[in-house]
Parts: sequence; structure tokens; C-alpha cells
Amino acid sequence: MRDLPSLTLTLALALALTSHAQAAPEKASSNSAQSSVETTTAPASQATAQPDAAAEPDSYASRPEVRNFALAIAQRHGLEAGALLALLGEAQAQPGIIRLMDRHVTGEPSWAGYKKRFVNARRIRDGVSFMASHEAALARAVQTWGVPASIISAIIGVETGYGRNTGSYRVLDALTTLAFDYPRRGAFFREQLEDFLVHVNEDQLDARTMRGSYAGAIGIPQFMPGSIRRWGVDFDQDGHRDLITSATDAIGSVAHYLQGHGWQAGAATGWWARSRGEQWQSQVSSRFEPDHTIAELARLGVVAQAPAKPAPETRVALVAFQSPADPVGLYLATTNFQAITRYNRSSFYAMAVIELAAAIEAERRQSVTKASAGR
Ligand SMILES: [Ca+2]
Repeated sequence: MRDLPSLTLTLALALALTSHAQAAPEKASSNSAQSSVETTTAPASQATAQPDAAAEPDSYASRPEVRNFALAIAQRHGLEAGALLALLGEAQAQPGIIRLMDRHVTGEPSWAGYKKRFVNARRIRDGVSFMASHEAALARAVQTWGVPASIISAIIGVETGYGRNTGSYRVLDALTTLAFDYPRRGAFFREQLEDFLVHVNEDQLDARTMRGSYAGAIGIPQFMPGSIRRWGVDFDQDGHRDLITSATDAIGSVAHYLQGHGWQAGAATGWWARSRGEQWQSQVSSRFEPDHTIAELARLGVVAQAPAKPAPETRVALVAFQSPADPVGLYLATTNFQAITRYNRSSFYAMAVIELAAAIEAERRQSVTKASAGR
């Protein structure tokens, strides 16, 4: 998704990215009527307007700031200003998106509730199928970037249910609305819109039909356009980085993104821990920066609960996941945990990915065992 700020953003909407994926399909109906606007659909009362979307008074293309934006992009990237402006003129304002951006999420979500939503029988089973269907691409991604296949698959599973719910908003509408009618984040979304316009040009995609989340996150892995340009990979080598229809491109792009954000091949994501005393309490972090060693935290009373103890010099952050089953819920999170939070800046998100990946692996092992027992 993204260069760092973009990632952070879509994800700072912590549940948003993931919840939009669930919520998007029913929202589609309200937008679909406006989605494929051609100039011919203009009501009769506007019949005197020029048949050019850019000339309609309500069109984004009639706004001076949009015209300046198109000119600047054309200049920076060697694109044709007239074509850019015509495309922006087709964008339909989506006030509903502004309401979604500004909605206040009520109530602190609990780890137990979050986990149930993303680490459940269906998502595990679908993850096993996804891994089987994309075995070769996943193997190639593991080899190229060192990110485990189950982690790549689990991210795609949490983001979009393995590509089932990739969002129903026209990306052009969402990004143009947020770029020009959402001043609070306008600068960020103008960057994303610029990256989107350049991306569709570079990868020869149809900007008019591409759909995504209400915040403009695109495709199977829900990358923001800035991240597609920076981290997206044409992993099936068909000449387009196409995260909407190519699972192979999505797999390569997720792995490349995580590796680019510090993933270390072969290293753990972390360890659940036991604690005693209270000295460790001030060290619980929500920044995920691994700025303690295992040895330091042991001195403060926190010890990994693992058959193979991590090396004392291993650097970790102390992250808490309270739940009814474990009211303390301490986790010693490594740089690989932090890399997942760069995709979505949420400890719940990262842990859901980690636990879903582990559950998919366990299910795969079990089916292998069953298969060999049956022979
Ligand atoms: Ca491709």
C-alpha cells in the first residue's frame, strides 16, 4: 500500500481497512448508479452543457485547483494535461466517503473480539486453499524476499478474505473526493491521486473501472497507489502491476513490502511471555519499536514462554493483548512483528496475521498427516 505515510494512513483507520472490506459490498449499490457515468447520462436539463465532462459546472475539472493539479502532474510525469483533466472530470464526488472517514469508532475493540473476526475456521480453511492454489508464486516469493508463505497469505486473508472483498468504490471517485473535498487529509490524498494517475499510466490499467476501498486502497492486498508504485511487483511478468486481478502480483507485492519494511528471513515474530512483579509495566509499548533486549525484560520480570528460549540479546518490544483468558497477555515482539505493523499500525492487526498464519500452517500439517495416514 504504500510509502510509509500512506500505509500508516489507511491503517490508522485501524479497523477501517479491514472493516471496509466487509462493509464495502453492500455500499456498492448506492454508488453503482453513478459509477459508469458517461456524458450521455447527463439529465436533459443539462443538455445545453458541452458534451465534455470537464465543462460541466459541477465537475471536478471545472475547479481551478483541480486544473492546476492536472497541469502540475502532467508536467512532473510527462503526461497529457488534457487527458488527465478529462479523467478527473469523470470523477463523481462521494460525500458518503467523507462521512466514513470522519465517523468515530465507538468503544475500544477487544483483542478477543478482533481475533474471533479474523482467526476463525472459515478464514483458516480458505487460507489453506489459497496456499494450495498459489503454491508456485508463494514459493517464488519466499525465495525472493524471505517472507513466509503463510504470513503473505494471512495478510491477504485479513485484508480482503483472500481477494473476495476488494472494495466497491471506484478508486477515481474515492481519491478525487478525498483529494479535493477532505481538507483534513487533502495533501496526503492528492499525493495518492497523483500516484494513482501515474500508476494506471505506467501499468496500462483502466482508471475508469478500477474499484477499491473508500480510502482508495486497491486490490487483493489493499495497497494505496503510492505503495503500488513503490513496492508493487509485476510478479507474473505480464507487463502490468495489477493488484486487482493478479493474485501472483499481490503475493509478490506483499512479500516485497514486508521485506522492504524490515522483515528478517527465518526470524520469529515474537513470543508470548509470563510476567511477575510490576517493574515491566512502564515498558509496555504501542510503538512496536524493538528497543529492549530479552535479557533486560527478564530482569524486569518478563520471560518468554517458549520451549526454545530466544537469545538474550534479541531485541523486542513489549506489547500487551489483554483478554479474559489472559488478563496480562504480554508478547515479546520482534522486528518482524514491527514489519507487519507497517502494513497496518495496529497490534491487533499484526497478531491476527501471525495467529492466522500459524493456524493455516497447523491445518496444512494436519491435512498432510491425514493424507499420509490414509495411504
Ligand atoms: Ca502482472
